Amino acid sequence: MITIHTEPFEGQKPGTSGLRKKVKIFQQARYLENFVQAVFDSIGDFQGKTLVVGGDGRFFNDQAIQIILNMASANGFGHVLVGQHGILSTPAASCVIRKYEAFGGLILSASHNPAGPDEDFGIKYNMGNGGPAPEKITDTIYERTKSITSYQTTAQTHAINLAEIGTTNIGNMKVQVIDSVVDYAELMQSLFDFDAIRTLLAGDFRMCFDAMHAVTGPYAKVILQDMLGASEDSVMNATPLEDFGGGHPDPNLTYAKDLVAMMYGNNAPDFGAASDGDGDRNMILGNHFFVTPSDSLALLAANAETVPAYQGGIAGIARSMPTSGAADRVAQSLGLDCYETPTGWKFFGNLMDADKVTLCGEESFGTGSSHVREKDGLWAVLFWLNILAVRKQSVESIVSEHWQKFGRNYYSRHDYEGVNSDAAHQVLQNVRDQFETLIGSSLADRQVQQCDDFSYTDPIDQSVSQNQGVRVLFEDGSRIIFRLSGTGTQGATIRLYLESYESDSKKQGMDAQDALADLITAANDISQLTELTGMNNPTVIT
Ligand code: VG1
Ligand code: CO
Repeated sequence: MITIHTEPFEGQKPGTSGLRKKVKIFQQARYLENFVQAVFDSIGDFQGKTLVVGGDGRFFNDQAIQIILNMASANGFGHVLVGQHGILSTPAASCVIRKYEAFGGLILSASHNPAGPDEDFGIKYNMGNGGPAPEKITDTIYERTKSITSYQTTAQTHAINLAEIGTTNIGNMKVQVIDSVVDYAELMQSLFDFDAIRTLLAGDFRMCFDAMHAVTGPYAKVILQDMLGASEDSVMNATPLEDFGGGHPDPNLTYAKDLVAMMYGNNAPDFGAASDGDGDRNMILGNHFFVTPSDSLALLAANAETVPAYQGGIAGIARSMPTSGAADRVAQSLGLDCYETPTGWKFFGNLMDADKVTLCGEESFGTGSSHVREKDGLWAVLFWLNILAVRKQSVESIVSEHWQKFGRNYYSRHDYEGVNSDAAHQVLQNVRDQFETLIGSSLADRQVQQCDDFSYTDPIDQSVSQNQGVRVLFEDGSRIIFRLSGTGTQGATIRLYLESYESDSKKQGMDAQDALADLITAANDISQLTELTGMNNPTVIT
């Protein structure tokens, strides 16, 4: 073990989902080391225990893992489980941590952000329950990065061979390279009706999954093709590349262009889906039909009894605050509790650990359940396939029937990326400044009922998270919400979330942008977003 002197770097504050920065920043001498040591200094006594390490395979993944292995050994871990080629999707990492009862894990990913030497890298710490460290721990880590004076590593000079499954040693620590897919695939098989899905895929039903040249390719090939018999052409962009093929592995209508073109083209498949860089997000499409993530959560909850793992009923549902209220209506009809948490998966962990909820979701293409403690892209795809196999209807007719029964929550998110940070803060402040005049007034032909900065008290440990989004809530359930992103690496990103509810089935067939047009105008008026950002249109609309 050797101790290396270091000095703090500024700004190593974990965001919504860990520390994300440009690769060039991570490549500075001592930068990654400082953060990893700050993590090790903040998580308690792990001497002799097991650490899980893996990432989405992006540029710098390999080098980062070698640094982490040496530091884990020097700091006293007894055993590291690392995915073959350094690959573990975020949900697979969560699965491995839980299955092998590891002390925790380091996941290397910047999720949907582009990869490559000039793009992004990221790292986050997950706890023994398999979920992202709560704010209490990430705050401790950040404080530690500000006062760090040294880190510990080993003098080992040769790199561990991550290509081969097997066990070696660094000092007293065992390094075990494991198959990246097997444990996760077994877990999926234990949850879903694989026989029913196999029968579905053997018939006329056609599907396409877009791995976007990111981490889910190998998982999709094993599970969808080898285990479930999907055809050769059912998985596209299946080879993980260091730069994700130069793409933006964010499964939405803007960035999953090829898949969207196919699903809205001639002779479109019955089912289309995509996942993101690290495999925790999902987009679901039918033939010429897009399912919003908020609706998807509600639908999974309403159809949970079709899936073996959830047949006995679910404990409850949780959604992030900006996610639409569609799931709340399902929870109400099932007599279940529905929790509203701040944005970020880490807020669901306590609720799942306490068995208060089984299904969780975010509007940002994230859905998951208590089978792991991360959102899970392929899990959502399999859940949909399971429903389709049992109900034998098209995606569109399943969603339309759902709206008829529960009403439709028109929903959209507008992202303004690369905004000057002061301007972005001013946009939110403008709305805040009008809270008092807005309450009780009429806006977009609706009565404003409440305005606030969303704040959350965790029902399990009573920890409080403030300033989680500026909200304008209307009497009829409509909402306008402004939030600043905590995952971007360049300037600020403003997210504007819009929602209105329609119970009349004759009015449920509108385009969401049209249905929300008056709320969009009102949101601009009260925030002066266009003037302050100089942007007439959002960067991304979903
Ligand atoms: C975004 C999403 C949020 C999600 C987070 C991490 O955060 O809005 O819902 O949990 O990304 O997802 P933000 O702070 O930029 O809005 V992932 O797939 O990047 O780990
Ligand atoms: Co992700």
